[in-house]
Amino acid sequence: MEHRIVFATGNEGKMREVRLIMADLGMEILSMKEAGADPDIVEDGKTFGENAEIKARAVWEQTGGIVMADDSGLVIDYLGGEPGVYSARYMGEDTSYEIKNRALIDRLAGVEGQDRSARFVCNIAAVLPDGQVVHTEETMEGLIAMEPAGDGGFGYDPILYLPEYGKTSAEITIEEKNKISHRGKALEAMKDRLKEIFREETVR
Ligand code: ITT
Repeated sequence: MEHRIVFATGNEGKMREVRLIMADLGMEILSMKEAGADPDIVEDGKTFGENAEIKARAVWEQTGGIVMADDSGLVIDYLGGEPGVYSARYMGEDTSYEIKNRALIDRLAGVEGQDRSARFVCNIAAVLPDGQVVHTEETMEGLIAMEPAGDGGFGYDPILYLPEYGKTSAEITIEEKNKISHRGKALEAMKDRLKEIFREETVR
C-alpha cells in the first residue's frame, strides 16, 4: 500500500485546506513542489473533472504513486455559469481578487434575492499507482454578496454569502469551511473511496 499522496496544486489556499482535511487519513500529504514535480500543465478541459484529471496525470507522470488534483471554481447562475472553469483566469491570472470580486458584484447590480444564486464546485481526481483514475465532485451553495466581506480563505470567498450562516465564506473559520465546503465534501468522499480501494487490495 502507498503511504503518501502527492497533491497537484500550486494554490497555497487550497493546499492549506487539503492538509487539514486529509490529516486523519494517516498518510503523508506532499504538495507537488515538495515531491519535486514541476510539469507544464495546460488546463484546456471543458469541465472541472477534465481539468482535475489533466493536472493529476501530469504530476503522476513524474512521480507515480497516488496523485490527487483539485479543479474548482465559482459558478454564478445569472452569468450563465461564469467564471466557472475559468475562475483562476477570470480578468487575468495576475489581477487581484479585490478587483475580480468587485467586478463580479458590479455585474450583478440590480439583481436580487435568489437570482444571485451561485456555488463553488470542486472536482477531485485521484490517479492511483496503476494509472486508474477516480473522481469525486461536490458543491457549496450560496448567493453573491452585495458587498465583499471577511479576510479568511482565499479567492472568491469574500463574495459567496452563505444564508444559513449569515456570513460569507471568508467570514467563517477554516475548520467550519472544511466541514461544509465543496472541497471539504469532495475530499471526504475521496477518502472513503480510497479506504474502500485499499480494503479491497488487502483482501485480495
Ligand atoms: P491549481 O490549478 O494549481 O490547483 P488554481 O488556483 O489555478 O490552482 P483552479 O484552476 O482549480 O486552481 O482554479 C480555482 C479557482 O477557483 C481559484 O483560483 C479561486 O479563484 C476559485 N476557488 C476555488 N475554490 C475556492 C474556494 O474554496 N474559495 C474561494 N475561491 C475558490
